[in-house]
Amino acid sequence: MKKKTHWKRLSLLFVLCCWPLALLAEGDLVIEDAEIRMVPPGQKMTAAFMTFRNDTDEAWILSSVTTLIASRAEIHETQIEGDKVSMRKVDHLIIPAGESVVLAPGGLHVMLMGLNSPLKHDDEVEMIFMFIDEDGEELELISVPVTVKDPRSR
Ligand SMILES: [Cu+2]
Repeated sequence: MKKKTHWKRLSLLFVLCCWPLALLAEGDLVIEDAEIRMVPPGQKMTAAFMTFRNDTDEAWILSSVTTLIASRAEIHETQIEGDKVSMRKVDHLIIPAGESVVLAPGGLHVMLMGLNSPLKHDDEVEMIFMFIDEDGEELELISVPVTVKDPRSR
């Protein structure tokens, strides 16, 4: 009896929290080709890449990223000056209306720091992206499964 109540509560929670996500999957802002680069066990940092496609008529601003596998996730931009390669933290990544922004090796990426579990090829890791509008109002939280890819398997 106790268990039944528990499940009921769980399914209600599911409806409450997953409906907006399900609706969002139909269009608006789409996250495509999301992957995390596999790193050797013991390495505490890696990067995630993806494409944000904004099919709406307003700009979406990515303000934060979270995932359970890392203690911190930051949006970074790679900068190349001469033969020096460095990374800069980007606080807000703007996805202009009707456009796409690509995060790819050598450019923008999501830096995952403080990895807390070993990554395996083809594992799926949930990542949550928070978007705000130009007034700083929260637009949507989008949760997507991101596939771990071993760079050597290409
Ligand atoms: Cu970085």
